[in-house]
Amino acid sequence: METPPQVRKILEKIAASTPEPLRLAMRIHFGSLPASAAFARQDVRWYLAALTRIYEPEDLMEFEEIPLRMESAACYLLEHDEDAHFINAASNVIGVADGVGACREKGVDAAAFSRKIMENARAEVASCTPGTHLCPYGLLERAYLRAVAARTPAASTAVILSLEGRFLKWAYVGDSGFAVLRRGKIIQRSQPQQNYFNCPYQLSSNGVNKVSDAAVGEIRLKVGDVVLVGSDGLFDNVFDSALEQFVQMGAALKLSAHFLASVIAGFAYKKARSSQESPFSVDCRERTGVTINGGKKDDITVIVGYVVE
Ligand SMILES: [Mn+2]
Repeated sequence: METPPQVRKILEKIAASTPEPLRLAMRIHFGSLPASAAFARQDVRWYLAALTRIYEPEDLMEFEEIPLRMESAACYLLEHDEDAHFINAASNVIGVADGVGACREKGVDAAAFSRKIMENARAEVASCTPGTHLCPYGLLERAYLRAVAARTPAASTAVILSLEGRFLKWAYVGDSGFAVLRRGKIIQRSQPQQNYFNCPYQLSSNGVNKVSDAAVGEIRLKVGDVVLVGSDGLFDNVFDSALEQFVQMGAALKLSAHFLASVIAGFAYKKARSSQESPFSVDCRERTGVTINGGKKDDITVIVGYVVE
């Protein structure tokens, strides 16, 4: 499939505005790299490692009574356009859903369920006064039940997170997920739920998986933490180690949430089309014994949330 014009436009923008060190270190390029780049790469890695050390945030004095919030932004690079997401900045709620592609082959609109549950959750959050207690599990359950009541076709994985006071709470079904990073290292991460390889737990009007299958939890956050949320188009193509590098470099180069999300999404897009090993190919080998090359061409949703006071 040819790159859709709107995706190409975003990729060009990312390529044009990515700082040179970041581009070289992470091999972010959508054409060919100059011959000198391979030699420069190691130097750039050292340079960035040094930068990252310099900018390593000190433990800030934290005032317990001041609630935290997230400065969040998303980048969406579509392939089938079956992912859906929302961000409510006032209530610090983020949601990502991913329509299950198998429905497409049956002639069903595979984006129907993902869009409906995100639409329902977004509407409920928007109708609440900011500061209202919004439990991600309850939100997901009500969004799901309303989608079922409306006889919505297709199926979807989903993740919803909310930051309340100092606690990030989550609920997810399937392999839409998240990672929490502190000082550039992942300290919490969702674990993809799968029925079998490449078949995630999924919500639908008449399927086997239910909202009660959702993984739920919470973690206490600190100022400076970074929350990454995404569909499997992100997590199946980008290893955790690369996510950590991006977040470290994002902090060192003081990238905005939107720009960091864009750079990571652009990287995932490229990985999906490379022949290099990916989390997807590793998972395939481990679960089925079959060796496949490269990543997974898929819709890519990336949301970056900077935790601030
Ligand atoms: Mn997907």
